[in-house]
Amino acid sequence: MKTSLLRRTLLATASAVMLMGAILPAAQAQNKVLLRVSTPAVPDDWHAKMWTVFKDTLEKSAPGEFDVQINLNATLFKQGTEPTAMARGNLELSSISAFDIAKLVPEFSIFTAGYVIRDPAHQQKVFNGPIGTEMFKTVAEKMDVTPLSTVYLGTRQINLRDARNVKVPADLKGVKLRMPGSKEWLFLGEALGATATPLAFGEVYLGLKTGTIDGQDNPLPSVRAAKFYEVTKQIVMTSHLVDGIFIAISNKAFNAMTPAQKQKVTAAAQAAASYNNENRLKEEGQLVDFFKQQGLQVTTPDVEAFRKSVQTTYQNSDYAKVWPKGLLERINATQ
Ligand code: KDO
Repeated sequence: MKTSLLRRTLLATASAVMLMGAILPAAQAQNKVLLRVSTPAVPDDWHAKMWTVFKDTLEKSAPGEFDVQINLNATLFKQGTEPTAMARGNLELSSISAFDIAKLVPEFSIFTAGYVIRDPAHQQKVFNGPIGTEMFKTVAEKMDVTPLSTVYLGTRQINLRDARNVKVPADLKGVKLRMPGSKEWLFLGEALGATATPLAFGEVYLGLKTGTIDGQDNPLPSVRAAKFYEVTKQIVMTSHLVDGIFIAISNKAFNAMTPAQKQKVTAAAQAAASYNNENRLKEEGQLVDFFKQQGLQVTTPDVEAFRKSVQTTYQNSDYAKVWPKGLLERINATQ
């Protein structure tokens, strides 16, 4: 009797311990602050890899406090739907574009206009200075997401399926140029002289391969990472947009954090951006040779003609009407 009672007690204790072992990690994970990330970036691109830097930095500064879940290739949310998902509390983090922001903060369209930001250094100065502070405050108020750092996506170039002689915008007449699917993006494509065609990033490779589009525009590192060079023959170095994306967090998630957590998350977002910016800049400088080796023609158009035409198109558009008075001058004066 005694032995059997002891045996039963031991067995019961053992199964209780085993059960605890199974439950505990789940319970620990539940106590962690969940940070879901969604991005259309492909794994081999710097702005995808930067999220691992974000996660690792946070794991070092706050061990065991956060559960960072990274979803690439737009598998969690479709490109462009991330800000709504964040505002609703269905997503904590993403990298959002000026085009995403301009939908809800119309004055932000100044940063969707071609040839406004001069170069990557200018971009960092503008967004890390008083202009960035003011604009990001409005973004946080109107969009319910808080930008944490400015990521250099690269300088956008035109990438064509078939080579053609492109010197001025008129040479792009009738070219079906893929742009991401929003009116702000399509306006940029039209301002370049092309026929802008909306398509999600994930569908561009096939579109180029099958010929449903004649070309696309993206920074060189993304042309490499998404392998667009395999299905195109030319890159026209228009350098029409020094493009930026912003690591942003949902206000719901951010406001629930302690000041120390907020500081650590912000520092991790800045470390991620720095990692991207350094690597992307370095690679961008080396890629022309790579594409030439791959058999592509890399040509230089009359960039001044593109600049003049694109700037005039924006200045005469409804977009410019909502740009705060003096903002363009302040951006231009930022050194
Ligand atoms: C694109 O769809 O062309 C674009 O470059 C737009 C950016 O704002 C960003 O969404 C980017 O794609 C993705 O992160 C994929 O690189």
